[in-house]
Amino acid sequence: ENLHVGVIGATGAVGVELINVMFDRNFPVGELTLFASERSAGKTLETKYGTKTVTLFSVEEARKCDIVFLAVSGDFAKEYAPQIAAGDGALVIDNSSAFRLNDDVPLIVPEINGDLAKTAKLIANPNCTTAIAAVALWPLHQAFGLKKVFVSTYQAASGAGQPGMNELREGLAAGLKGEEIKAEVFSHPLAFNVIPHIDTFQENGYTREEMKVTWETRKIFGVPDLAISCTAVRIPTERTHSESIVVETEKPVTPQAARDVLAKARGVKLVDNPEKLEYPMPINATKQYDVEVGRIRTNLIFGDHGLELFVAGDQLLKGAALNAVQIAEASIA
Ligand code: 11C
Repeated sequence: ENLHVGVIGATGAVGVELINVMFDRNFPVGELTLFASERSAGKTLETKYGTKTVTLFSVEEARKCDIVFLAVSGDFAKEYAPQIAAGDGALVIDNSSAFRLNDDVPLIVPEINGDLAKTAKLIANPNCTTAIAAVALWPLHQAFGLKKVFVSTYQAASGAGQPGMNELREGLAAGLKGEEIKAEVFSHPLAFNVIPHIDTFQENGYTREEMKVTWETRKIFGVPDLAISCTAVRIPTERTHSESIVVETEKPVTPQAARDVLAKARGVKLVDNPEKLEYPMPINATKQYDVEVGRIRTNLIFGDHGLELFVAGDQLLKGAALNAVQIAEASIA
C-alpha cells in the first residue's frame, strides 16, 4: 500500500523527526507532501526522501492525502484538523493538545490502546511526558495494579522545540563567557538552572504540563480515577525527558518481578545494573525508540506494595514523532 502522506509543520523539531521516522521504519509512503504557510511555501527542504518543495497549505490539498500529521500549534489544529478529516478527508494524527481530552477523539499510545486507531478519522498524540511515563507504567499496571503514582520530571529543552534547544545552547555559551543568559522561550534562564514551571499555572497550583500527565494517563489507560500526580521541571539538557516515578501497587511486587515484566514490555528497554553504573540517562536514550527504565527498587514508604523507578525517553521520538508514526502504522495494520 502506497499512501499519500502530508506533514504540516515539517520544519519544526517534531516535523523533521516525523519524516525521519517514517523513512527509517519503511512506512508505506507513496507520495509525501510537506505543507506550510505562505512564509515557507515554495522553499525546498532536504529530507531522507530527497529534496522536497514545500506546498502552500490549504484544506483542499490536505484532504487529498490519506494521512496528515499535524506538528503545529493547538490553535491551528483546532481550526483545521476537523476540516481535513471530515467525510472522506484524510486520517489526521494531531500532535497538539487541542483534541486530547475530547470524548470522541482517541488518545493513543500504540503499546496500550493502538486498536483505537483502526476506526478513527482524527487521533490525538499525547504529551511527551505522558507518553514516556505511560509506556513504563502500563505493563506495571497490568501486572500489579497501580493504586497511586507520583511523577517528577526532568524535561529537556527539546520539549519547547528547536527554539528551546537554541536558547539552551546560546545560554550555555553566554554563561561560560560570563555574559547575561537570555530567557525568551523559557520563563527564566535555563542554562545552569532548573525551572519548576512548564506551561501555565492552573487554579489548583499545578501547571498544565503536570495536569496533562494526570488527565491524559487516565484517558489512555481507561482508568478515569487513576491517582496520579506530577511535578514537571525543565532542566538544561538538550533532548530526552527523564522522570522519577513512585508507585503504590494493589498487589505485592518485588523489584525483580517488575524487572521481569518490564523486560518483556513493548517499547521499554530495561537498563538496570547499578553495579555496572547502568541506569537510564538522556545521553543514552536520545535517538532511541525505546524508553529506558531502571533504578527499580522497593519504595521505602509503600514497602512490598511499592516501587521507585527512573525512566528516560526521547521526547521527540516516543514523546512525539515515533508515537505518531506508530499510530499511523496501527491504523493500517
Ligand atoms: C514540554 N511536554 O516538554 C512539553 C511539550 O502537550 O504537546 C509538549 C506539549 C504538548 O515542554
